[in-house]
Amino acid sequence: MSFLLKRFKVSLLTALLLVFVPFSTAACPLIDGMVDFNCDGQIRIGITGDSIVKGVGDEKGLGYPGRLAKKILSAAFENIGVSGTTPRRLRRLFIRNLPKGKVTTEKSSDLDYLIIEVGTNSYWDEEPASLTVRDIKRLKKTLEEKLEEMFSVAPLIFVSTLPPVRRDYQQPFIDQVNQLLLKKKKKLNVRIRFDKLPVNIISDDNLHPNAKGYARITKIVKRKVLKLFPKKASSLRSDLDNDNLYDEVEPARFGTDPTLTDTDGDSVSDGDEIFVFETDPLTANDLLTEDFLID
Ligand SMILES: [Ca+2]
Ligand SMILES: [Ca+2]
Ligand SMILES: [Ca+2]
Ligand SMILES: [Ca+2]
Repeated sequence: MSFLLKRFKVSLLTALLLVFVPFSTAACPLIDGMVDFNCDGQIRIGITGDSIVKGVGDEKGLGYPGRLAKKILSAAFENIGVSGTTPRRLRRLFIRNLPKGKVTTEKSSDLDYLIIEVGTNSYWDEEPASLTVRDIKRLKKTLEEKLEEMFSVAPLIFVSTLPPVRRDYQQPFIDQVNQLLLKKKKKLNVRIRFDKLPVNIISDDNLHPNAKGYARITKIVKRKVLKLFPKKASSLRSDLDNDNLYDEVEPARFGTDPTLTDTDGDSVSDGDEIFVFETDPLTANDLLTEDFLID
């Protein structure tokens, strides 16, 4: 009797776990616990912005994208930093060069995640902080649209607040930008905070982080990539037909039906055709069916 009760408890627990743990229904294979947002079998994270992304002043010459690549081996990190740029100039550069693969390399454009960290240089344009934030919003929107157009699935984009500088004349502007960014936190997906970094991580040029600063920034982003990114990404993905392919990527990337487990009706699920047997999920009666399924 107590044995039965124990078994009942265990299965109840399992049922509860199934209901409350979203990861149990995750589709498209996870890669080291990371959500493959565009479901192409790899994790690619782009970081775009100005010279701080580029890594100016980093004695190791890596910048934080390069440092992250050494810490999270199962993801590729693409440094898309452009020294001296502003959100407006960066947006124009993407519009002009993305189709030619010039801002990013071709392979780096098929991103699962993209971080935007830009705005510090807008101070020199002598415009109100609200225009800088408006330009960041436009940049994010453009990247979402263009990358979706080019690669079928848009990356999940995060915006960061700006790190402090050690310049009395420029810091008030940065504070204003950060305040406005945080006000639009939800809309802009401002989930990475650099505004709370201490000033002792700034190098002698009073602008760029020193090695310690780049290490601190790396640590902040690493935590987000491993914890926040999977949480946020899985909340945006579902798999209604349970074939291990997200609804959001089925028609766009594979041409399969998000409401049919087995689009071509050859009794092998869409997900198994793509990730296990590497067959065409849109062509029934291919080699697989003949060899393995028909006796
Ligand atoms: Ca991917
Ligand atoms: Ca599916
Ligand atoms: Ca399907
Ligand atoms: Ca099939």
